[in-house]
This record gives sequence, C-alpha cells and structure tokens, in this order.
Amino acid sequence: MASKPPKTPLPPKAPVFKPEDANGGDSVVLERRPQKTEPPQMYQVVLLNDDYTPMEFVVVVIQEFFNKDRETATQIMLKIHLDGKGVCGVFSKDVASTKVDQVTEAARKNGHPLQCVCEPIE
Ligand code: TYC
Repeated sequence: MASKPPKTPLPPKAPVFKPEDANGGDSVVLERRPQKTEPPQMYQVVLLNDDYTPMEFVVVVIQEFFNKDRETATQIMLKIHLDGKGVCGVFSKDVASTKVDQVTEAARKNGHPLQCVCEPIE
C-alpha cells in the first residue's frame, strides 16, 4: 500500500465576495440622505411710524390682528414710534400678506395713514 505524500498546508483561500454578504446577509441598511425640502420662507409683518395715526389705534391694531396683550402691544407701538418701524409677527407668505391687507384696510376705514408691510426674513 502506497503511502500518501505528506500533506503540505494549502495557502489560505482568498475570501470570495458574494454580493449578498455585503451587509451580512439579510439585514437592511438604511442610508442617511441629506434633507431635501427647504423650510418655507417666512415673512415679518412690520408697522411703520407716521405723525398722524393715534397711538391708541396702533395699540388696538396690534392687539386685534397680531393677538398681543395690551402691554406687549403698547411696547411694540412705542418701539415703532421711537425707531420708525417694528415687527408685529412672523408668518408664512399667505398669512403675512393677509395681515398686511387687514391692517391697511382697518387704517383706511378709520382715516389713518398707518402703513403695514411684510418682508422676507434671513
Ligand atoms: N407716531 C404716532 C403718534 O405720535 C404713533 C404711531 C405709532 C403711529 C406707531 C404709527 O405705526 C405707528 N401719534
């Protein structure tokens, strides 16, 4: 009986890459994707100072259309009176535009020259 030749150790096999092994078999890999949707542009509604609109009217407008309490409304009115303008609130485009229309109409009906504008922020 012929004796087998002594076994020589085989070189280590190169690992075989199988696509299904890429993540260990059956697990699911979720990639983090960069956020695609930008937050909507926001608009600040600003009242402008003038020499004729009564302070009381401005305070009431800020309370009524911007849902501020009397004290906050008075502070905003005084800021406008001293600085020339002041922000009454920040809204989406449609809401800001509606606020401008409401304030402008209320001022016109009462015979005051109060001006209200909206401007994009950031
Ligand atoms: N300056 C006005 C006055 O002295 C008051 C005023 C405040 C007017 C704010 C407009 O947005 C305004 N009667």
